[in-house]
Amino acid sequence: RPPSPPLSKAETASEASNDLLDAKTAATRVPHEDWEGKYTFAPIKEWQVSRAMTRRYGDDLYRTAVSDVVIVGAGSAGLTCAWALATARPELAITIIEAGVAPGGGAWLGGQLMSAMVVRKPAHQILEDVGVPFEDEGDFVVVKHAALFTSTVLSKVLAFPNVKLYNATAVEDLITRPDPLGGGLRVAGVVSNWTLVTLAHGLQSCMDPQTITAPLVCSFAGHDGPFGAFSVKRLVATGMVEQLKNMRALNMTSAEDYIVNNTREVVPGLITGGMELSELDGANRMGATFGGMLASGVKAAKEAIKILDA
Ligand code: AHZ
Repeated sequence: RPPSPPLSKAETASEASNDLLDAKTAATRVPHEDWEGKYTFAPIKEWQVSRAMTRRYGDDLYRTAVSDVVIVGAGSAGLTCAWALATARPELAITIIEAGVAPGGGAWLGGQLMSAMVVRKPAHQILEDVGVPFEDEGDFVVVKHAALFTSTVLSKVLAFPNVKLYNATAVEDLITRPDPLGGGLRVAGVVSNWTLVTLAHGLQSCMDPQTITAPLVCSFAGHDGPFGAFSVKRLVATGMVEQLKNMRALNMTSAEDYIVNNTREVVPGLITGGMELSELDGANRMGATFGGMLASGVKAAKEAIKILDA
């Protein structure tokens, strides 16, 4: 990284006035345990805050422009995939792109906006591995709040040094290349933009995106919605897939098994799982039972490792 540029005139003045303030406040600084209404923060300059953020964000953009795996969508399936992949392969550079400000997709609540999250066995083993407590009800388990699952898996994912999450960032397109093996096309990365920009393309022209190159993209963009099923829709638009079969009605008995067993590389370079897969394959939805999403994420991670190791 190049050395920081010298301070501007304005910064030097601000430093001086802050130093004066520092000297004054230092006298009143007290240890945490003795705090009685005299809480005093360590000094900071406005530009230090700006630079602390921009330098890291810039470094991250520079580094992740070439990633090993890009995960699209940080819902229950995408986050579980990131956790499983980063746990198994700490050397991989894994970049997660999430359109929303808050990662987690639909997994902040269980169903009909209620708190509890139902996970059918045997996917409760994934909860055990991640470290999410649950109540055992026989064939299924219940996490007392879906947010407990999402916040726990998210905290683990974010702590991996090899994982970068860009939230408020949307995948706007896929990168494709001729596939040297098959003769058709393969996915070779994603095209991204800040979500607010993506939402405003109709208002301004030429707000061009940027790219992340990766040999493998794992897409968990969820079922159809404002952003949902993004990658599989794009596969149709690019002619890599003929048509979407569209998500079918709810069948809790069969839907989860189908999603897990069919989580796969749907075209070269793109693995799809979670509810996005139901739009591609015409599979049933399962409603508010999440074991299929967790196991689909783990299955995708296993498929990714096989492909990257081949
Ligand atoms: O914001 C989306 C959400 O957080 C994100 N996303 C979608 N398109 C994107 C794009 N770029 C970046 N173009 C994008 N991010 O993807 C996430 C999808 O999360 P989700 O919770 O909607 O999907 P999931 O497959 O992980 O979990 C589905 C949970 C469901 S839906 C359902 C039913 O309807 O029956 N049942 C279950 C368990």
